[in-house]
Amino acid sequence: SRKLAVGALAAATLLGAGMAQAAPEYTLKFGHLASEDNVWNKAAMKFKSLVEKNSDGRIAVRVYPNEQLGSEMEVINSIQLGTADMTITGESLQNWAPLAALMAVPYLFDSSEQMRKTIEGPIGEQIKQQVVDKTGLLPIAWFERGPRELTSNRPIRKPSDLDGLKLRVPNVPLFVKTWQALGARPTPMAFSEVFTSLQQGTIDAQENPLSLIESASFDEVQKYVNMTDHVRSWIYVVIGQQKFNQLPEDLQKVVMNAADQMQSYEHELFVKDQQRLRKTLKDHGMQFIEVDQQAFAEKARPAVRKALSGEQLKLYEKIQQQ
Ligand code: CS2
Repeated sequence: SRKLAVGALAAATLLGAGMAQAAPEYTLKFGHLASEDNVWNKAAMKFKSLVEKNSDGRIAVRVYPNEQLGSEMEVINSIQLGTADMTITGESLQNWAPLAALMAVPYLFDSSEQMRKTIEGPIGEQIKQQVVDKTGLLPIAWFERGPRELTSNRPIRKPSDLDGLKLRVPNVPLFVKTWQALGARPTPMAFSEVFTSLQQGTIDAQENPLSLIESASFDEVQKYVNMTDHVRSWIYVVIGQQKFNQLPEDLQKVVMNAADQMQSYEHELFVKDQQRLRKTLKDHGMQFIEVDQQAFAEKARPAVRKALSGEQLKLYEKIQQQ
């Protein structure tokens, strides 16, 4: 009878475990371009654990870092086609929603506070609404980003040092126009192609916040971090609007609540990360170059004004007056 009891206990345990692992009713495929130990991925994993716990396993979140689901533009297209569900994206959305350009305008925001006021005020709402209307992607959280810095293999201290520098930029027309005006030769390229292109010398430089410079190990192929601080920006975590609408209301609340907690969690990590990154990259051999930021800003601003139009320009001027 002892054998019977043990057998029954084992069966009950298996059944119990089986019940808890009921197949999820919904799966969210969340792809992004940062590495596994980057703050963005830690935030995505936090979102995953909150959603799976608070939905009692009714939603499964699958996180794919390092562009495993494709480049930023490919994942945006996949979400629009319904073969992916979430990603982390920002100013590249201007290819569909022009106002998304305002998320990352060279030399516009001087401080985090000024930027937060825009994001959480009427202008931020207007940008978000156009993103939803024009891309079918619903922003559910936003992350502040460190300033974008120019990396290179020769020091760049003022615009004339650029002298036709072959520079990769993301698929952001505003960046292309600005860097052309500054005297570089910008080329749009997916983030995951940058390392090899730098290694092979098809490009000389790239520009990104310190966090993504670390994420892609650009310290291995770039000597200098030229502190241009040329873009202070934010980025959205987005979910396909159609997918979100398929969720019953209680699960929509679970997703939005998890997104809020992810946003606060990511901001705490971001602040700590910013204090660490400069030393980490220096320890990896990168040299930090102080730059005549005023000279860059004075040359960039006319190019920005020329590149923006209509509502973009109106909101750009409104932000400047804030
Ligand atoms: C990244 C992206 O590819 C890159 O350089 O920094 O996040 C880029 O900022 C995208 O344009 C965001 O939409």
